Order: sequence, then structure tokens, then C-alpha cells
Amino acid sequence: MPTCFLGIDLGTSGSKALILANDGTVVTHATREYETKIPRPSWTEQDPDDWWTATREAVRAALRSEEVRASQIEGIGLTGQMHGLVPLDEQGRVLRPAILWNDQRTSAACDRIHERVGRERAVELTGNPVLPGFTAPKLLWMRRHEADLYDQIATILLPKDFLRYKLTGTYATDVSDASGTALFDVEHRTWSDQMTEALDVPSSWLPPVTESPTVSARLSSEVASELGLPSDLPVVGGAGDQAAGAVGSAAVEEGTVSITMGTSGVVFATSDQYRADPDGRLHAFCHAVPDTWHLMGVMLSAAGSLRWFRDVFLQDNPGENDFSYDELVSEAQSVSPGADGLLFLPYLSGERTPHADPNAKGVFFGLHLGHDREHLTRAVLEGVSFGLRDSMELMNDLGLSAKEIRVSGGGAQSGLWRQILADVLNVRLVHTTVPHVAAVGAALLAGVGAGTYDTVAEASRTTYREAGSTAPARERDLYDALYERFTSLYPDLNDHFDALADVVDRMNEEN
Ligand code: XUL
Repeated sequence: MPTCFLGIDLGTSGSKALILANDGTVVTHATREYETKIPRPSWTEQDPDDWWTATREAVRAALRSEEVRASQIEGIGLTGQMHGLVPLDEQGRVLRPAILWNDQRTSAACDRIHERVGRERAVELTGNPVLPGFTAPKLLWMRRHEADLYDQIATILLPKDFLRYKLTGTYATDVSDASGTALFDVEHRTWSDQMTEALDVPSSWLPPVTESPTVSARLSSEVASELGLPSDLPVVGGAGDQAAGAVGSAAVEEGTVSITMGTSGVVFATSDQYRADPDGRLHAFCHAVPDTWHLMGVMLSAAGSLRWFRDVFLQDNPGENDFSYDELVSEAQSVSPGADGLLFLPYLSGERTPHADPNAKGVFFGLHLGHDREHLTRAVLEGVSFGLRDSMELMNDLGLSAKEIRVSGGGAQSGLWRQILADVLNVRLVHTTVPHVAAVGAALLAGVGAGTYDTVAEASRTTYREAGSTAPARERDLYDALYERFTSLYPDLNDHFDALADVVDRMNEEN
């Protein structure tokens, strides 16, 4: 009977519980979804109690599998959506719904922080400029707009760390997730006193921080008996979804570049040394591997763009699978590259890399009467691929080129999308057989914490298998020309996005 580890991935659309055997095979997994509330355009919130309910249901469902007994599980690893703000009062009660990573309400707060601290100084202190999705500006937003709630804050947690608190009663986070708060000294892997002082945020609100494979707490006996798990199980620090996904796809050594096509789209390069992009266009974060960092470009709506397109135009009941992604994508196969002159800007939640702009919006450009649903689908697949190329170009500028890129995430399951991306990037892509790389990565980190593997790299090697590769085909010149058109659209539309956001703000104030 092999030893197993439980990885929990608190994603944007649902919580996944995955059980991994120590030989690296996925034994079983189950996911339970929850709702995202959009109180205003570009605001996104979720109820932490919904996360906890969904997580418990997912864990129970996974444990119902015939393939595993709860007694085989020897550790828990947590991962999930990064940057979200979960404010708790003195008694550990949630003060308001969590404000999520793709919420764009905080651009004024970011400007205020940059005025106070200096953008360059923020990059020096934390490795990154302060971007609207990050956690600190959300706190400043609360201070200005919800002062009575702000005054009751005693602790702030990131989303996956709220689960840790519910599972163990302990407040803690890990270095990779803390990197996205704008309060963390990424180079020295510790909270930045200078940043908390500059922003007047009490450092007592911040949870203790550990490396990702380090045991941070133990499962409480109460939750263990409720879920049917062994009590006292070690819960490791875990990691933000991107760092955990890199562990799950063995992107843990200097020189590996990986792309995740999940709700967000991420280009990720592992580095043995701390290096920040002096212009702050790419994120510099701690990796889940101790003493290792990564650079990362994040587009906010990657496979999330396709999901939006399907839900809005093709489903009576969004969230139910009455029109599958496979059907949708296979229709697009019949359309030639370039979608007959249609371009899609994937800025449905604003954008982070390369245009840190909360006001940016999605655009179909070049529509004509000859366009059909399949053209629009193809344009979405291509527009997201161009957005990923933007981040890859920034990596190239910093001297990080890649002969081969690992791709994972829901979008990478599609052969057509992989081919488009390989053509757009003009690089060979390899995809893995490992599904759910973030949850797998979290389980592997638990395996290191429990002592089954000596290092994160050793753990990663047990799981990673290449399922196949996609070489760039002939469409390169065409895609180069289209990419040039794609990159010229945003600068031309930038002022219009801002002006439109002003109009929308005025309308919201009047209502
Ligand atoms: C990373 C990021 C996203 C979210 C949600 O910086 O914002 O990857 O963690 O997936």
C-alpha cells in the first residue's frame, strides 16, 4: 500500500482535492465549484466560507474512491489562486468577502503607493511594482472605502492560507504566495518591514512565513474526524498556484520555461538567483523550491477568455457542460490561421503583463459579415497566444530564451491551441501527461515535508512524463505579421479604454 499525499488547489472556479501516490501517480481527484461575485464591472469577490464548504466536499468526494484509504495519506499540501485578500478580525472571523487576484478596483491605491514609496523603490524592496491584483493595494482600498471594517482587521491571509487556518487553526503562509502581496522582500524571502512601515500596515497582521515544503501546522483533530483523515497530518507551507504548477510540471531547475494556460496565462522561468526586471514588467517571485526564484509574465484571461466566450454565447446554463470546449475548439480547426482578418485582445479582466492596465478591455477587431462562430473562437485562441508571446518577448529581452517550453493547464489539453501557440512563439512545446499540475505540485511538496522525498526536484521527477510535443509549423510568417497588428492595437486604444472607464465610473456613481 503506497504512501499518499493530499494536494488541495483552491482555484478561481473551484476547489480540487487530489490524492497522489508516492510513485507519482494521481490516484483520484474531485472538484467542487463556487461562485465569483462581480459587484461592479472589474471587481471580483468570493466568499471564503464557500471555499471551505467546497474544499470539504471535494476532499470527502476524493476519499470515497475505492483506490485509496484515508490511512495511506501522510501529508497535505495547499495551493491556489494568489494575491486575494482575506481580512480576519481578532476572533478569526472573516470581515468581508475576499477580493480576488483579478479584481481591478485598486489602481488609485497603486498610484498612491507609488507616489508615497516610489515605483523604483517598490521594485527594490519587493522585486515588483505594486500592481492592482496584488494584496497591499486591496488593504489600502479597504482603509479608504471601508474604514469601519479596516479598523477591525487583526490578520490578513491569502486564499489557500485561509484553508490552512480552517484545517489547522494556524495562521501561516509560504514564500511563493507571500511574493504576490507587495509586502514581501522577495530577494531575502521575508516580510519587508520597510514596505509595511511605508504603507502604515501593522506587521502583526502578517502570518508567519515558511518555505513551501516546510511543515507549517498539523491537521486539527476536529477537522480530521469530520473529513475522515488521520489526525495530526502535517500541512506544508504549499505554494501559489503558479509555483506549485511548476513543481507539478518539473519546471524547478534554472533554464526551464513553462507556460500555464489556465484561467490566467502564465509564462514562468525558474532562476537559481534572485533577479528582478528593473522595469518591473515581469514579476520576480520566490519559487516553491528553497533558494530558488522565478520570473513570470501573467495575462489575466487566457483559458478564462474561452470559458467566457462559451458561457456567454453558447450556453443556456453557464457552468454546465452542454457545449463542450472540445466541440467549440474543433469547429475552429476548419478556419484558416488569422480567422479571416479577425483579432481578439484578451483583456477581459484588464491586463497585467505586458500592459499593467486595469482599464484595458477585451476587443474583437476586424469583424465582418463573413465571420461565423468558429472564426470568433479561432480569434480567441490566437489572441491569447499573442498575449503569451508578449510575455515571452519580455523574457527574451532579459536574455531568457527557450529552445523548448513546457505547457500545461486546461487550454494546453487542446491540440489546436498548442499548435497555434507553437506557431505564434515559433518554439517547440512539450506537454505533460500530468493533469492538474498545481494540485500535484502541492501534493509533492507535502511529500517532501513528510520526508518521502529529499528535495523538491526529486519529488517532481517522480511525476513528470512528457505526453508529446508540438513543433512550430508553417504559419510563422503569417503569425508574425498578425502579431505586429495585435501589438499595435493596445497603444492606439489605451486612451479610449481610460476614457470609457471614466464614463462607467460616473454611471456607477450616479446609480
Ligand atoms: C499569478 C496570478 C494568477 C492567480 C490565479 O500572479 O495572478 O495565476 O494566482 O490563477
